[in-house]
Amino acid sequence: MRSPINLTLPRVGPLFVTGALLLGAARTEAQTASAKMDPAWLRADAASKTAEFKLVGGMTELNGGMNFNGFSRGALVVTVPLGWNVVLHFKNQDQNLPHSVEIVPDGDAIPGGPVPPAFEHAATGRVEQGFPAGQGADVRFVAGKAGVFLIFCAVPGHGAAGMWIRLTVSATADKPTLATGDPRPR
Ligand SMILES: [Cu+2]
Repeated sequence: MRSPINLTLPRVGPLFVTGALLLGAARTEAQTASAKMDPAWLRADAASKTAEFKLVGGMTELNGGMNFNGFSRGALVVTVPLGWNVVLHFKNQDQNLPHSVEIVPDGDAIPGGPVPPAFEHAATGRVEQGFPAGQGADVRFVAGKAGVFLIFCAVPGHGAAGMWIRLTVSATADKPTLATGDPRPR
């Protein structure tokens, strides 16, 4: 005697696969949509040579909340001219995880936790324990050397898990800019 399950499996199987593929596509689309850059995050004042950036920890669900403004692994790039003042208005919006901010040098290995910042004062404080949801701090520093840096969460494990975006200090740029880029592969 044949079980009815055997009869229905060939029909249910393909349907299930199709459904899973559709779900997967929807999820990918949602992640793309949530990682939308808003030019208003960056404000520049040429007279005082100051770039102000609204930096949000855990803005979306991307990467388990370990993202800045919905981006991880360098997929958002803030560029400022060499010698400008930088103000990062950091706030943690993640209901589950604490986050902090440090500017660190770029390198092959992402630090596993707090390291000395690349510029004096370029860290939020509470770098190891992070700030809970709804809290944050302003980070003010002078972008005094050209190069590629990371805007990095120093809560242990977060940066290595992908919670970093890029800061480029450019000797040739005449104004701050914001752009998206390809995330670094895992
Ligand atoms: Cu974090």
